[in-house]
Amino acid sequence: MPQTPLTRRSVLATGAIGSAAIMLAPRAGASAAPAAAPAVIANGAHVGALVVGSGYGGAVAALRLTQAGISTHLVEMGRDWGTGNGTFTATTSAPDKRSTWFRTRSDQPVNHFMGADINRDIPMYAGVLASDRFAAMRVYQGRGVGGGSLVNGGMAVTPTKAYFEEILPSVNSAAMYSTYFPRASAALGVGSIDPAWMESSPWYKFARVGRKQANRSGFSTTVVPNVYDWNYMKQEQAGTVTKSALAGQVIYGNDNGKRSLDKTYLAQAKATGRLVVSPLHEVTSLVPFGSGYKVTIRQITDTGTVVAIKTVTADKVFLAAGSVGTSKLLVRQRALGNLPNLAAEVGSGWGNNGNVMVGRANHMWDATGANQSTIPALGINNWGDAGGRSFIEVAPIPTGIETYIQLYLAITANPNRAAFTYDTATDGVNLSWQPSHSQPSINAAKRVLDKINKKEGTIYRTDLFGSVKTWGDDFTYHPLGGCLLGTATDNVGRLHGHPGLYVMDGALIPGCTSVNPFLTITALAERNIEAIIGADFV
Ligand code: FAE
Repeated sequence: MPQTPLTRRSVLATGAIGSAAIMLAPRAGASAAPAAAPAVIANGAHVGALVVGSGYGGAVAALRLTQAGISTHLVEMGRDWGTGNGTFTATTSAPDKRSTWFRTRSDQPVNHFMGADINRDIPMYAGVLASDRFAAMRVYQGRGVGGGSLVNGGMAVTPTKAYFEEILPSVNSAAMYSTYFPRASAALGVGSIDPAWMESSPWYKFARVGRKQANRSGFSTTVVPNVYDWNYMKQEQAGTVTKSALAGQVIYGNDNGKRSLDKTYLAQAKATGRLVVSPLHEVTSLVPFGSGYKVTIRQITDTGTVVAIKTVTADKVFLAAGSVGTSKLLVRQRALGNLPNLAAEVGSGWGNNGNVMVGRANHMWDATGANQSTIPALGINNWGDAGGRSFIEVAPIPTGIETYIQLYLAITANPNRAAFTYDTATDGVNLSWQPSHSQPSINAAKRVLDKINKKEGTIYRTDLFGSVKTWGDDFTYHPLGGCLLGTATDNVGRLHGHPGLYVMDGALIPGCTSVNPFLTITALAERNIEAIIGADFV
């Protein structure tokens, strides 16, 4: 199979990377694009740059490496949903096999209604939403080419500079806010809802009611930018295009409207002709080999049959399997003796972005609407409250019927952190998060929502997260940490002890971003890959 190795010529092409202009186009002298890119990575292949995982960190790495003239292979354990194999048929109220990563029953975040379990039996399949179950925490993640961008709500929020400096003091924040956050926003296609339309659309009644109640209790709300194409959504409302956000699609994928990574970063990377993407390929082990790494990859079908175990060698490996995927892989490899020099800090510093979810039962005069867009547009900002900081997304509950439920996803400043550890008995990796670790998040969210309940004369719903359970405190959408920047890695994501091995994803970020995290993950990846290409490919 033809590969374009990391030749001296292509290497030289990256030598002076460092200016934004250079990042945007192949440099003079970059290696020519291969005539015909191979379909997927071959057993026995030697590749220059291997990217593991196709979420935000992986997509940034793939684009900037290929633009710098470096032939790049990207392996992703989930399906490629964009090759015409099918569309995202599942909705939040009707999960089918495409909804869930290899389970016999769906595993919905809001899993009960009126006390009844609303999950459904489904065939085992490489569905788009995975729930990784640890002892006291299940972690939702996207699976497929595009990673979390396939399943997320598209909220693209920049943290305050002060908070960014609090969590990542070793990073030059001036450069982040002048260069890398704007670069990430532009490449992701971040935009904002038309305020006039939001005021009139029946699909955003839930947001307006949530805002009214927050304001009446003295809390301010903020409009949240998003990567969803708001003009497309207007047309959905007008009935002139196929509905997606207005048809209950989000956590199991959007067929239309959402600018997921397969339409932005990854599409651009593919357009260079230097990217080979291998879906349904999972990296299972990694050992030093010569001056690079020998990588074992398991290829499966979308029903889970293993069709190949491949071994490839790579000069440089960019780990972008997500906070959980990257941490699990590294902790296991270290325990097995495959990557013996990894820092002791690998596996620690994990947090859930302080996530907790909860619903309030509105009175009948505060209906939230039978029609609800799946894309959130407002957040309640109580981050200034030193007694319990929170940023609370006014979330939709798009069931197609009036439920009077006001749903919230709170991001809170929870100081608790957990660690991943290898379990010899199961050959698996555990996460030390305890049920009690979520209590500070509940306390912070209550500082806002108790006050709203008191003012409105309302109560919490107790039937959404169990038969009698108020708080969705045992799952997260926002895993962060496990291989922290500056401790497990150097200040740009190079893993200590193993040259040529990098972390590119949410594993670098210490547990909480104060807002929805993907914009921060993307901007940090932009910063790091620029430095790595500039210094390590000479
Ligand atoms: P991620 O996007 O998870 O990508 C990792 C990729 O690696 C995945 O595609 C995996 O399948 C793949 N992978 C894992 N292990 C392997 C392996 N061994 N071999 C090959 N491939 C592998 O990582 N964030 C926001 O900012 N705004 C939102 O509105 C928002 N809503 C969300 C809603 C839901 C339901 C969920 C689940 C998440 C949401 N998030 C949101 C979180 C966001 O999607 C997440 O922080 C990022 O996707 C993390 O990016 P990473 O690059 O770290």
